[in-house]
Amino acid sequence: MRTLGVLVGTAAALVAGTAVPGAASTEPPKEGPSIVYRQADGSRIACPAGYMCLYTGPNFTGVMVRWPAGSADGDFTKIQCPPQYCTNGDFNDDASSWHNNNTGHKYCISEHVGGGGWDNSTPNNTSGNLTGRYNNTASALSYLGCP
Ligand SMILES: [Ca+2]
Repeated sequence: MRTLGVLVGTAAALVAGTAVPGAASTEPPKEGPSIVYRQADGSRIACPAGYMCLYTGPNFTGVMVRWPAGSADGDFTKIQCPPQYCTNGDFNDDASSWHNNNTGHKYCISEHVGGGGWDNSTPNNTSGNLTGRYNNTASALSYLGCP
């Protein structure tokens, strides 16, 4: 399959990182998120093994933001995303699907920056669409499960 997506930037440039309650760790900081832009034909974007991936579109389409296993992200407003792909030029409140691909962690997607609001548990090796009130409202991610 021909991949037309473009990898852009790395962690430090995209995200400052805010602590998520319950995500405290003594481990050194992991690599942060990176953005893969949409496929030119709008087809799904593969989430690599060992990554937690969120997508702006349903069924793993749109723009993918991916985090290596074991990284958390408490503030999606700090993830820059071009306005043609994301509202307000950031990834906040833009996620519509997820894929937790062999990270070994139960991730928790949260409604609010810093966690809280609704919390949606996404166990290892699960994927699906964020629908209803979960759609386009995610603002934070942690890898230690939901509180
Ligand atoms: Ca939100």
